[in-house]
Amino acid sequence: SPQIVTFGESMALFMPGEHKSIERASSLEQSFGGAESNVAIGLARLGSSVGWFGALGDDPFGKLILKTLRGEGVDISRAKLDASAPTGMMFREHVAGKLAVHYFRKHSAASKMTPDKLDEEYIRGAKLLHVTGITAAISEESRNTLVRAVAVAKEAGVKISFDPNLRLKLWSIEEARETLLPIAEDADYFLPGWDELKLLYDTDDYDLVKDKLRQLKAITIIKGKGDTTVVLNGDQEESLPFYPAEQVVDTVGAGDGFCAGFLAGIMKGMTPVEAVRLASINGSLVVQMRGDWEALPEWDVVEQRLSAKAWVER
Ligand code: KDG
Repeated sequence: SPQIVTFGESMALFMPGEHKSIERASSLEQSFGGAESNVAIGLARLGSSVGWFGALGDDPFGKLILKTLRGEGVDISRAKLDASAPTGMMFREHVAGKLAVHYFRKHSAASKMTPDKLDEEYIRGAKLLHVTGITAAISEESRNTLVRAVAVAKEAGVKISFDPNLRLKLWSIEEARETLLPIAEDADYFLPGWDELKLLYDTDDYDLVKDKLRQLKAITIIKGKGDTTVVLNGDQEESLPFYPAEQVVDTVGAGDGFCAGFLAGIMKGMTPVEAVRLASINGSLVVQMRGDWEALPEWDVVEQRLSAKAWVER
């Protein structure tokens, strides 16, 4: 197996070429998204050994996604094209300057993933399994698949990385809490955003949230606590500034780019704090271009920025 294994739903993505609304656009650009495949591409570009699996429709979109992932160097040997259901779709647009997302993913191939189709050996053979809460939100079967995958990893001593990726368009906060908090308990690396933590723990009180997080065994990385990222590791707490982005074009995918950088760092033997520096550079680069993963950097670019450490002190 690859060192890192991840899975989830990837979808065809359509969006107007500029920051326009779909109603005003005469054409749409095509790409694809999916939090876990974004992370997989990010990891592969940084030179990590990574595999992604998940069900896609046996249609042009599923084929495009698989071909691209293969070309990026992601192991897709366990990914499947399913002739009985379509690849999910997602549309993005800007309405009055605000990003809007429209999903067409009900009954998609990914929402029909079931635990019995998991290749458990593939997970057991990895060093780390990366999952996100989106997989729990799309259907009951895929939620069961996620829970099973986490159990398999835990049993086998495979480290678990978990990004809650709260998508309240897909389920209620109550449902999300019920499923995601237990997964956080099994995680070795927990990567929530501060906004997500406030919702998950139903409080704005940072100290209270920290008390809850300290009960987890995970090293927790809180993204977007003001302009910083916070690393909670046992009793230690360290706040790191964001790496500055020269221009911000499209923020979707920033969290996934961050996650890819963090996991790549951990797999290279960095400390969590060093890995967060790498993650922050990765996240800042991905927002400078349209699309979720297109602008993810290769290792040499990140390495250069990592050694020019001036920004860390500022
Ligand atoms: O993190 C970016 C993802 O949210 C995007 O690619 C779409 O996976 C996606 C989702 O379900 O929202």
